[in-house]
Amino acid sequence: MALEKEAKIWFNGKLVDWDEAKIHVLSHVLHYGSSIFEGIRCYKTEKGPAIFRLKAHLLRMLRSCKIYRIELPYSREEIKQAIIDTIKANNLEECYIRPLVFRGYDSLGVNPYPCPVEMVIATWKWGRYLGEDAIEKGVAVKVSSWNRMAPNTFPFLAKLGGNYINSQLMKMEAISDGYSEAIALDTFGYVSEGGGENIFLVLEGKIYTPPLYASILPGITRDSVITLAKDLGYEVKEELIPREMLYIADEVFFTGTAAEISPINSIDKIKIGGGGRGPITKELQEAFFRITSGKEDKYGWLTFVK
Ligand code: PPE
Repeated sequence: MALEKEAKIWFNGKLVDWDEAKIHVLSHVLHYGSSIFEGIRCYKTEKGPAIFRLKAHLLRMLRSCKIYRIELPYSREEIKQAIIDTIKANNLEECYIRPLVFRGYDSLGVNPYPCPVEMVIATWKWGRYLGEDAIEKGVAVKVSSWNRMAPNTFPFLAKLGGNYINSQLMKMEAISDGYSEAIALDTFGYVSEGGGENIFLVLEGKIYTPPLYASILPGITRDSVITLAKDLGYEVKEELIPREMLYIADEVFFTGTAAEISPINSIDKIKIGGGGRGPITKELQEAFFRITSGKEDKYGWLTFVK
């Protein structure tokens, strides 16, 4: 899906025209993957656009910067306001929000320190990440031949641009093999996550998801689903999952800002459960969309733009 242009992009403190938000080809980020980003959704509600879990996304972004030794020239409050200003400038009822911090143009060579820290915030309309039918019917996926990053290689707790080279390898292999996404194992052989999603499974009424040390991004949708599931009375176990547990699960689903809660109907051509969306996945989706639609906000997860 080609990007549909919006009016403005926030670029180093100013709202500039979409087509004017450009950087030099010798910027550090382009050569060495030196960026930090976030993906946030803003939902349409009766009280106007509402940003889902903004505080948690900003915290993760600041932590990613800390891991990568980036000193952001903006405060958390300034970034929050910049995000709101960008949504307003583009007059959007709902959108995906992409804040991106990167090492810019000064000198080349691996050393990033001399390069300026720059930041952009873009918004665009992003529909169903894994296809229009994904939320109801689910998607067919495979276990990737690529592993997720080993500990002490690429910091997986940080949302670093460079980490997404691994996701791209997974995605390209999946598409070439006829799947919409792949699941990676960690380097010890345990289930890790999708290329752009965390993963959950349901077995005998209990919900399982890999722990943070299984090379996963600490997903905010993951955290939300754990909270919702516990509140609905389910036991949620964050523990190492062997690959074959995916095959025998009653339900498997992805979570992510872009993917929301997407059921998985087959893995490596093995049908999962009944081969459609399972009842617990549906119950969690309903609880999740009740909040994102603004019908109820009992955890204070919404930030209203107006
Ligand atoms: N793991 C990975 C590797 C990942 O990229 C994401 C989000 C998640 C888990 C889920 O995290 P969260 O969004 O906080 O629940 N992936 C983002 C980027 C997708 C893209 O293609 O770009 C997203 O969903 O916004």
